[in-house]
Amino acid sequence: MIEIFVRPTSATRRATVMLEESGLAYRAIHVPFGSTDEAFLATGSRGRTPALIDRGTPDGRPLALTQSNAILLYLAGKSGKLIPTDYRARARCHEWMMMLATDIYPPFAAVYFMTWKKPEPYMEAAAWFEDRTIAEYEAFDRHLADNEYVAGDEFSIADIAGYPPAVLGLEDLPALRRFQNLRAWMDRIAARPAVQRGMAATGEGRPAGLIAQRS
Ligand SMILES: N[C@@H](CCC(=O)N[C@@H](CS)C(=O)NCC(=O)O)C(=O)O
Repeated sequence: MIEIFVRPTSATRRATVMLEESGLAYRAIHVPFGSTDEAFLATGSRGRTPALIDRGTPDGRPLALTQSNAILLYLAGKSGKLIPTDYRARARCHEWMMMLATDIYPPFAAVYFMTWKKPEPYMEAAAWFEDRTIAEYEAFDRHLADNEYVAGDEFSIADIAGYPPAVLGLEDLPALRRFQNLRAWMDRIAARPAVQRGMAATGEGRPAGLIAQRS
């Protein structure tokens, strides 16, 4: 059984969507911001989510793991699902996961912190990061013009890496709404029942404790 510590954020939703899509057994435990839950902090999470503990490892020793993209790769390896077997598609899957993690997410996070958390003195820098975010999403949109899913024909962990931040991106940056391929891809992902369950398994408005389970 996998225990996963969650809160309603896009990094966390990568992990819960993956757990639902892969069909692995799990329990999701909601840890609100500022939680001092000992098991949660013992994962090395530094108070951040997602963080998981896998108690069903091959050597029988629990494995704690943080970082949403590492969790995606770990669960793909454990379940044997959602990672292409064809070498080209697998390389493409890794390539776009890294693009989403390193090129798209950091400028978007900078806009978030500069405009919503610390307004005024940072607005000029925020505008630069906003343009950068839009340019990166434009490249992603062009890629999706020729690809049904991020790695090609097959839904994979690269789609799961991209989808929750894109939901937030479209809410917060209206300029992204003009990207039609991005929107069509998001509609395809949003229609998947496991994605819907995973997006909802993170504790929006819920007290601390167990909030979702698949046995
Ligand atoms: N790079 C990490 C980011 C984890 C992260 O920063 N999570 C945020 C929510 S998206 C969090 O828990 N923040 C709380 C904090 O920084 O105290 C990942 O992909 O898992």
